[in-house]
Amino acid sequence: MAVDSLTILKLGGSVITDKDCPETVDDDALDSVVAAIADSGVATGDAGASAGDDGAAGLIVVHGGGSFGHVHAAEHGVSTTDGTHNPTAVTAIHGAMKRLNSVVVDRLQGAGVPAVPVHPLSTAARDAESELSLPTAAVAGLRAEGFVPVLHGDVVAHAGAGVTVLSGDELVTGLAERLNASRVGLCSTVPGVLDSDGDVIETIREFESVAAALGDSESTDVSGGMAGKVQELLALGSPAHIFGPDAVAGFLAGADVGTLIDGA
Ligand code: IP8
Repeated sequence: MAVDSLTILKLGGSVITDKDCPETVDDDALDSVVAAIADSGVATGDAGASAGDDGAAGLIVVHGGGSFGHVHAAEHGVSTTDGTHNPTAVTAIHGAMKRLNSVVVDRLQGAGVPAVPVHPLSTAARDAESELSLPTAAVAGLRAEGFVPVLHGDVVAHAGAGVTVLSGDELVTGLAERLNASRVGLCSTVPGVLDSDGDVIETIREFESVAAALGDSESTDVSGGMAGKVQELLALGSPAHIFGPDAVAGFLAGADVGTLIDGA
């Protein structure tokens, strides 16, 4: 399989942290998704069609903020649109995300996944029109050398606004477009996008038909909750899945899990 057989998996911050308890990792949940990633063989080239046989890792992991980044972002009034020029706010938000990232990377390494950290604050930026510049040389280079890059939602320079939040969802779509990912998955706390009866919606092709069912995120989340995720993935223009933690193994094995989002 060629180097461009790439899966991008986002671990939702609500999945891997206790969202109601500041800077607390949900150890059981994180260990369970880490085990699913390690067992899949996608990261290390043992998964047949899902991984590269040229030594390239077949996986990029992105994780969200949960009770790490979002708590500090809310405290400093920083969102994807409201910025700050306060350096202490920048290090508070970014520092929390680095702490979570280092836990995720350590757990993945402990399970045998060749995970390495990549911090968006050092590479990405938005212009005055909020257009994202996202250089991919580091991520692509690490992946080509067999490493699994692990990125995270972060704060990034934003022309005229100081820094604003860059969500993990935007990173996923940005990387998927630039690196031609073949599979994109967002692991959330729920088994898919739910309709107003609480049932998983199998397929979403445009936002309006599901807007009413998607309400706001219940806990502190400066980047839009489920509605934001669906909109990001519809904008991607290629198929993606939203699913719950129990479906990570199935997704990495190539199964159709949760909700298929296809805005193409
Ligand atoms: O949880 C946001 O990432 P997300 C990260 O993917 C910060 O929206 C810094 C709040």
